[in-house]
Amino acid sequence: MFRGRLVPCHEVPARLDHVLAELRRRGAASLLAADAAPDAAFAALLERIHAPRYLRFLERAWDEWIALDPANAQLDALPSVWPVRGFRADVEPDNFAARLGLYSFDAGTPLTAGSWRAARTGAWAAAQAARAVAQGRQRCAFALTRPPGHHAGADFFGGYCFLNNAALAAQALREAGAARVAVLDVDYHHGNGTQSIFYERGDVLTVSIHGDPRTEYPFYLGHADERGAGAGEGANLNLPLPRGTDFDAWRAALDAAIEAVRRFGAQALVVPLGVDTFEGDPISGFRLQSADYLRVGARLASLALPTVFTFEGGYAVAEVGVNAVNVLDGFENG
Ligand code: Q9C
Ligand code: ZN
Repeated sequence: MFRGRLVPCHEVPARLDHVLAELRRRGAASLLAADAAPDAAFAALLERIHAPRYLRFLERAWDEWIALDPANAQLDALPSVWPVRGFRADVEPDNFAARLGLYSFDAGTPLTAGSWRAARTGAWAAAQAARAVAQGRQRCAFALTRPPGHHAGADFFGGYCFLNNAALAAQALREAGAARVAVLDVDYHHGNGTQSIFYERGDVLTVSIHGDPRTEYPFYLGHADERGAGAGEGANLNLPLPRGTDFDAWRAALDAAIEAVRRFGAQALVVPLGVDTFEGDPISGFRLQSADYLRVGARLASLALPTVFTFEGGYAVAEVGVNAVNVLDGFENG
């Protein structure tokens, strides 16, 4: 839903196909399918990041949508009502539309027949990536998934995201023994879900470089004065930049982000990797070029930390493979 119309979704399956094709083209060493059944430890991990009632809702949502009217099977479920300031979010309504709104924050994230299965399998891939890196089987791993995750909070979806893959990876790294974990989000949009999940925790630093929320989605979070709260005071860093920012200015923000990760003393790193910072991105406003992503990867590697990448935004479909794989290539070979 965009400006009163149903429009084709920017977050399309071809995005992932392009990344996979580019990985194959460059001879990526080991490509693993996350096809083994998730184990009991994964179910527990999910519930440490997401609210059980939200997970239950997502799991059943499609069946409930069709139960309203069998003809709904041809349509996506889209929310149309939300509990804003002063409304109660602690009481879960019976009405399906009311629950769909309770657990979401925009009308641009269609819930479809395969949403739960895809989100859950992607989250499982992120958990496995974290395990592989934590066990030292590899220095870095990339969870190539869709839907993306960084906008999803403990109990809400939005921004094409349902389960927060990056947050799950960070939590898995913590539980595998990393005392302090940093999340450095380089997607064009603020990682609001990840920030809110860890806002009051001091063991996970969240850093995000993104379009200024005064003009850019998700609008209501991502300002520089959000520094964390309680035990998490000082463990959140937002680096908002104006529309039109080029690689020189963006890289200065990346250097500040990397310095913050170093100061924090992180033992592992999660990078929500969105390449919607690309100049040709149809919904974003930064001006990075394809070759710049090699340098992004090389700079991230300078932290010398076990690193998990998750796949977030990037909607210039024809270039998304080259841009995302350039980051990984720069990380490994830069
Ligand atoms: N006119 C990610 O990149 N709406 N999500 C944009 C643009 C939502 C982006 C509207 C953008 C969500 C993971
Ligand atoms: Zn994005």
